[in-house]
Amino acid sequence: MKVLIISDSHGRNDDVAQVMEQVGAFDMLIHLGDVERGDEYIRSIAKCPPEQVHFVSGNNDYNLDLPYEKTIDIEGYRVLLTHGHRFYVNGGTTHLREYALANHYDIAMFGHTHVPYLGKDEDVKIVNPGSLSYPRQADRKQTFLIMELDGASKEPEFKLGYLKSSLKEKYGNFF
Ligand SMILES: [Mn+2]
Repeated sequence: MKVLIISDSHGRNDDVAQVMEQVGAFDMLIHLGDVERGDEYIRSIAKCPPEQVHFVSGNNDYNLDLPYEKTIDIEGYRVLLTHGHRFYVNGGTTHLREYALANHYDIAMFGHTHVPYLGKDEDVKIVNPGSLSYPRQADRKQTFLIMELDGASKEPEFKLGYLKSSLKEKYGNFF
């Protein structure tokens, strides 16, 4: 099973369409908030069943009807989806980690910081795909995550991906 995890596209649905084109087939799409517009459009272009597309609300998603948090099952793993601003993630993952542990999550996914993160904790896996459109880490590359589970292996594998952005090459960075 292959899961495409993105966040903080902030209305740049051209980037969302592009990442889907780039990664090819996937079984599930997760958007961790700050979608801003076009959630139905994103759902319609995702190459997976509509019920396999999950969104949570970011601090800029007041125009969209999305939940703040979502709990999903991915091949037996209990997964928390949250934008993360309510856990003060700009100051670190301490609060999110405590919440995830207290509520027996195996994996917690968050966004908001626009910086990719792959936690090393063994008791709960915490990940952030970074921002698909407005990256803030030093290399300023537009990032996403691919989660892969082969059914046989014990642990899911997370790989950081970089958007091949022809638009940014053409028009420069706007951030
Ligand atoms: Mn945000």
